[in-house]
Amino acid sequence: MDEATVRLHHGKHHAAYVNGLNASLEKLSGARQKGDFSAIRALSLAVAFHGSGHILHSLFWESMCEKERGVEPKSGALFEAIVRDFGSIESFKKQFSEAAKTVEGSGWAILAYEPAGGRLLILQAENHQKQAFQGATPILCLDVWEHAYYISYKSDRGKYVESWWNICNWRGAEERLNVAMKR
Ligand code: MN3
Repeated sequence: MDEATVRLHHGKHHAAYVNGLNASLEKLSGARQKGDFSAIRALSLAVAFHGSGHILHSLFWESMCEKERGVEPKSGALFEAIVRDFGSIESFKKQFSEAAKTVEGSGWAILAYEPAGGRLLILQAENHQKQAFQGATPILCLDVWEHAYYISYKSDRGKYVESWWNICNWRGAEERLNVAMKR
């Protein structure tokens, strides 16, 4: 992943979601004080959009690591859960990649721990907040908004997705899975 992309992505795009969330929460506070909820629909949408954008970007930075450390697991809690729920690491990667490549427009592929069923799920998110599985905790995510890859990969989302596996932070995902399972 090239430096210009990461600088823009973190410094402009992610920052805009943090600012957007703070501004929306402030407006909601003002609306409560005035007892004027005429903008409640727009503000509710804004909180979900910017809030989910912030959470997913924070996880996205943690979902990547140096190339040397991006080694697929061969044992451990994450490996066992992936084999149980997807059959193998390979079939997990195939489904996750397809989810990432086929998100309609801007969005995300997400690996999440779903506590009611005690299992892993691969989810697609449109924008940041649509198609959420309520209660599921994301433990690994891949941003497929064009701003995430356009400088290096132009319109080739598929190539970006396949290259991304080289810097996938499997160890971080395992740490987050262990925390999510204990909740
Ligand atoms: Mn992004």
